[in-house]
Amino acid sequence: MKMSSGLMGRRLLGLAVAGMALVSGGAAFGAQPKPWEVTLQEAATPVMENIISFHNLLLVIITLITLFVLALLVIVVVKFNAKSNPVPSRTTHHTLIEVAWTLIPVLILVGIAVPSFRLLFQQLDVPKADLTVKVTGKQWYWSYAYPDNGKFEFDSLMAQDKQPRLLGVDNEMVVPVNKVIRVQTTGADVIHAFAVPSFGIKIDSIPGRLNETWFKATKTGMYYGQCSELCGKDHAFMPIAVKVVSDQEFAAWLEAAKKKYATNPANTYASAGGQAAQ
Ligand SMILES: [Cu+2]
Repeated sequence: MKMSSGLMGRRLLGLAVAGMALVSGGAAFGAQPKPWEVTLQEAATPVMENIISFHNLLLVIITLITLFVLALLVIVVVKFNAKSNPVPSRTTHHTLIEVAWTLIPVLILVGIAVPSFRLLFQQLDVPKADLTVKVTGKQWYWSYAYPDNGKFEFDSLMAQDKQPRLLGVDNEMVVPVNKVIRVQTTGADVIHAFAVPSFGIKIDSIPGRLNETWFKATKTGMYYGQCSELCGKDHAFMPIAVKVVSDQEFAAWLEAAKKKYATNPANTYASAGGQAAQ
């Protein structure tokens, strides 16, 4: 059996990467939806960790309020029905209770607002970025450009033969671990949305506009997301796959990617059979 040198090279590289993964201490972390999952995906960034804690805090508060209201209802039904309470009280005002049921909800809402705003600011305030990736949503795939690193751009399409089903892509977005990645996103045709649940990011990709968000993945591995704005017939088939790697692996990938995508015309949309560049 004769392999082409390119295929051979790729096989060897695959073997080397698998070997490195084994040496560096086993399975890399990754996040994707699981069957029957009801919770949020595991966090891979500080922002997502805070989203999960905030979610858990709200869950406790809402559970306590629901149980309290349920208890009040049960008391009313049991103690104050027509049979057990034939002569109703004619009281219509109780100042203390009225002040309490106004003030306590206000205090609860203020208590929720404080961590909520803290989280919003953390999400919206982009720290000094180590790397910028420009993400363009197209019908129906994503393009990733690395403007600080040779300005190359490549397309990322869903791969039929790859696992996980409907999430695997041909060319993943690759970023280094523990680095602040600034994501700038736009739409080439209609509105798409770039969302990766385990990073805690979801941002609209709007034609004629550049939206910005950030993430800092703290664990290496593969992370999956999906376009999250209805964008046409293949909206469900333009997954997002982000590969978080070590600095050395990222540098090696950059060198290879610069060569691999060097022949990509600047307007990849036109080359992919879409409309001509304007
Ligand atoms: Cu889309």
